[in-house]
Amino acid sequence: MIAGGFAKVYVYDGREFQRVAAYRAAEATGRRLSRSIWRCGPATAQLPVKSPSPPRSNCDSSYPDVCIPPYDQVGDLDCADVPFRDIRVVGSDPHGFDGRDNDGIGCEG
Ligand SMILES: [Ca+2]
Ligand SMILES: [Ca+2]
Repeated sequence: MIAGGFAKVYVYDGREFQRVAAYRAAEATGRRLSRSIWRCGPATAQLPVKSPSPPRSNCDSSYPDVCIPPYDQVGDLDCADVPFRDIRVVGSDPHGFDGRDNDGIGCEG
């Protein structure tokens, strides 16, 4: 491990043991390896790229900015049933969120 650059020689309480010279030589070797702990820099690994939007297969297309389940899956929903306000409504508005004034905004809040 030391020669591989993954461990450090540590002498407890100054009491050098018989093979410490060999361990230190191994550490010098390990420090030169690019993959060793001695060369750790800022993490360069990329986080997984988050998909730009969640799957929308269970979202009603009449409400493109939020995900509201389709009428044919959950039946009628009213504004009190969803955590959104001022929902952009396009098309048929099956839940009737914009039924009051039909201005394209549902559940005005
Ligand atoms: Ca409704
Ligand atoms: Ca409206």
